Amino acid sequence: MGRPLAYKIIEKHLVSGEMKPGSEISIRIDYTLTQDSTGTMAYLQFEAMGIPRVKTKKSLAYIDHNILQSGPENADDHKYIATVAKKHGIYFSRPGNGICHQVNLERFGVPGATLLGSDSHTPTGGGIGMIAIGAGGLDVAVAMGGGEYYLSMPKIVNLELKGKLKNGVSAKDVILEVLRIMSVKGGVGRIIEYTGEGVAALSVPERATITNMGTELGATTSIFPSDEVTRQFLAAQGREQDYIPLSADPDAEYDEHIVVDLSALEPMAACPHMPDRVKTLPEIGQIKVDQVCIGSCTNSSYLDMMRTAAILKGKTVHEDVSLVIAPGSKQVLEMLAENGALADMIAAGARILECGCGPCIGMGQSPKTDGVSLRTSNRNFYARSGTASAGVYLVSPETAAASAIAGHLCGVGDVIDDLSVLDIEVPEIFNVNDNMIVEPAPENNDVEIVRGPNIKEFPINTRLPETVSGNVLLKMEDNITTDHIMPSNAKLLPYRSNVPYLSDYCLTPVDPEFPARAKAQNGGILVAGQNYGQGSSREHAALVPLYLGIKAVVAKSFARIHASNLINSGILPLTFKNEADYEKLSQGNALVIENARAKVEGKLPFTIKNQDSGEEIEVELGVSERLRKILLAGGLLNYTREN
Ligand code: MIC
Ligand code: SF4
Repeated sequence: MGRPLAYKIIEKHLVSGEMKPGSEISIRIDYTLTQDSTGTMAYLQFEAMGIPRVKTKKSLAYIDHNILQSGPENADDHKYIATVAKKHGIYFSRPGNGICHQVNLERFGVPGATLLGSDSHTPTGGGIGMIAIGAGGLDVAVAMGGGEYYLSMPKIVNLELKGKLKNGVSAKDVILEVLRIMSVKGGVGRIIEYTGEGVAALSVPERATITNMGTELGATTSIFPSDEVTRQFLAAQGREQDYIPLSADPDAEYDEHIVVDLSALEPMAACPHMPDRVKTLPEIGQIKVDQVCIGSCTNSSYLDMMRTAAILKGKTVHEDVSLVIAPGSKQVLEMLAENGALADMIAAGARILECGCGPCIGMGQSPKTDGVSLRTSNRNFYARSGTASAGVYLVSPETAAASAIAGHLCGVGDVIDDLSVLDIEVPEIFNVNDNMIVEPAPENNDVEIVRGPNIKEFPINTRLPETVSGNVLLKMEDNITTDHIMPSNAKLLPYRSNVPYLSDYCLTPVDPEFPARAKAQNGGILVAGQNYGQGSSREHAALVPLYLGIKAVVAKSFARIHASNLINSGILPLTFKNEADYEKLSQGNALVIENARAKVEGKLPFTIKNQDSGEEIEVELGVSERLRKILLAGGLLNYTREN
């Protein structure tokens, strides 16, 4: 039986387990990456493990999220990461060098290798044929220390691409179409593997746009083959030696199969506040636009920027629109500066931001009250832009640039006649200059790690007690995101290494009174609907609830990375055996789990007693033996110490 490409790469890296969908496997990790907003925590945890030097082929620490520096906190964190990296053998990408996923694709991605990153969009690396997975910082710390990464073996979905995109329709529209078909839950427990005749016409950055947003499907990762297009990209980056051809066997068998005809696609947008609320532009209509942001790890490559510049050239941004552009990397920005495209953007009235995440994570550029913002990023979750009343639409750079000129949502054809200006190819040679990557010090160095006052201790759980009890502190709907659980914006991101400070903001987009209630009651239990914790890999969405005394989350279902983060923090992720029982719990109910240890060990049926109604509710803990042991120990750090 022929094998999918993802299967072959996982098999090559398999350490333990059986590669049957749903069973727990562990794989060897070749490369890791962190960024600054999850990195401080990951390195504090790495330090707590007491391993002197990383054991991966290469580990990278990027600074790209918290670069607004409106107080000393961010700069303190940067210094901590720079010094901890230097000491322990990690390459450090300085602020200004670009967004982790874009720089990683350009300079470090290797087909056929595994990459674990403390950022949910790590699957961007699938565009160059890697198995690239997002995880919590603690899992990445373990991988840096040479430990394998555990995951549940995903199903492999074949996404077959037919035909060729029309001009003005872009890679972003491809993934929006996949989101329309599969929804934000459709990828859970799956790897999306792209094949078909349509693949060859997509450049590596375009493929990376598609694999980047596989995260919004809830997928474990997404992957493209490594082919002649990959070879040319690597050669243009001066890294042809990293190329190997890789593809699925011609008779590969997949668990599921979806076909998308590229030639039939039209420009689309994901409407507020979910990446799968996808409609075509005519379906949405010519809504007036207040802001346009072009950039983020999804669409900030050289090609994206050159197409944007081609549309803007000789035009003026509409007087009612603020257009901001953040090129994804120093390489991209430098090339735009050299070839004049940057001048075309500036002349048109674009506001140029430094290479980083910027508006995507609410680090500045929040839209006006009730504003409409078109963005080329990957998430339009409620309040993520920093303006809760604003509506964010996710679009391609082409649609974004055209709409910025028109002042309303429209396709490129509405503002330029000659669409051939968009025929831009990946350059034969990129500007290669890694001078913003700082090499680590040699082994046995005496580098001093600098810790600013903003770096506070992180909470560690205690062993699971015999009885777990608490009130339902909050009952939530489906699709609660990590931006609800632990909001991130310009005011809060500086405190990613300060859990006590963050705790006053936990779940406030759902209920502003939640932190005070949790503190007054010394913690309790959360109840949620489907897909709880979708979105970011931030383990703050587990560490902060841990700090607030949350002992369990009872949900209809969980998003993958968040469920692992809860387990790593020793918080029980329980699912209703019968979804209808969700109705039997209300905020304020007193819950108790007697014999919790025996239940976690699987020795007793898992039930929770609602002391207000007297009813026993059946729940499930659908996790492996190893994860049960981690929960019994009170989280991964305790478990690692015990073992
Ligand atoms: C995001 O896009 O939400 C982030 C910010 O990149 C997060 C990481 C974080 O919360 O720091 C992610 O996607 O993992
Ligand atoms: Fe940064 Fe946004 Fe990408 Fe997250 S999704 S890594 S915040 S650009």
